[in-house]
Amino acid sequence: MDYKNIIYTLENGIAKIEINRPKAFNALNTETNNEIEDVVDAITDDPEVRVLIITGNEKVFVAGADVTELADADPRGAYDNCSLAHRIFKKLEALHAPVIAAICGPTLGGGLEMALSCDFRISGESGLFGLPEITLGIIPGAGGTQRLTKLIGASRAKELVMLGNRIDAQTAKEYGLVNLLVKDEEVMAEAMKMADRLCKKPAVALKFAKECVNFGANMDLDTGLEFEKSRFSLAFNTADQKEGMKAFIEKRKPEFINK
Ligand code: DAK
Repeated sequence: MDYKNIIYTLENGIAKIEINRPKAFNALNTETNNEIEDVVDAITDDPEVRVLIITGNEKVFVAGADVTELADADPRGAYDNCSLAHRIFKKLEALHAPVIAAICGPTLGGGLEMALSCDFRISGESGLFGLPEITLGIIPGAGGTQRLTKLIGASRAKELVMLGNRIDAQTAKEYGLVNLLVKDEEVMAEAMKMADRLCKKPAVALKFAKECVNFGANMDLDTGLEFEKSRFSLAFNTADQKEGMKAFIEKRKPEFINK
């Protein structure tokens, strides 16, 4: 598939999706959503892909869904649109590889919802976060009411969801929405640094760790602990577990083979 609205690259295990609709502030239209889903489908379970970085440009991450497309939807169309958004962002969230959102500028509506489906968010000082749907007479429909609440708590989430507040990067950092706050010009370098660190981790254990945290966030403790038990024991089926523990005992750095 040729991409018109995104730029996709894969280099040294690090995949990158750059949203590229600058004239519309990177708003997510149907074509862009399809392209993102196509990449996510193509790289799912691909062992070559160790990390995915999603980014925009130096001015904007994503200004939400393309309002011009959404404006004429009827309830059936909106329902389908919502289902599509849930499907894409769940696939993104479940990707075997860690996903980093590298953010500058407005990260609104569907843009924030996409960032919330990532494992880590690195923001520049220009980062601006919000769910402005309420100002359009609707509510967030790509997971925002759920994922934001789980991440920062109901009280703070309601500031964005109900009041339509837009928060700056510093506030987003204080809320725990952003993992790392850096200067705009350092965002991509920091994302690459984090990606390099993640590439050095044993891939199978890393996948299990991600699965456990994501699964547990949506489960009661006992169910989460059962899941942890299954993945913990499965990790002992990997060469990297043998190597990691042997290296520790021999007081040397492990050489993981991601198996
Ligand atoms: N849609 C379409 N065009 C947009 C846009 C958007 N969301 N955001 C900006 N633009 C366009 C503007 O219309 C303008 O176009 P021209 O007039 O130049 O033709 C251009 O980008 C520049 O915008 P501004 O003139 O407003 O520039 P400013 O610097 O003053 O402000 C801004 C930038 C990003 C802060 C502002 O434009 C803004 O607040 N934008 C709207 C934010 C918003 O309401 N977002 C939509 C929320 S609803 C789904 C995924 C997600 C969703 C649904 C489905 N699937 C995966 C299926 C989620 C729904 C939403 O996100």
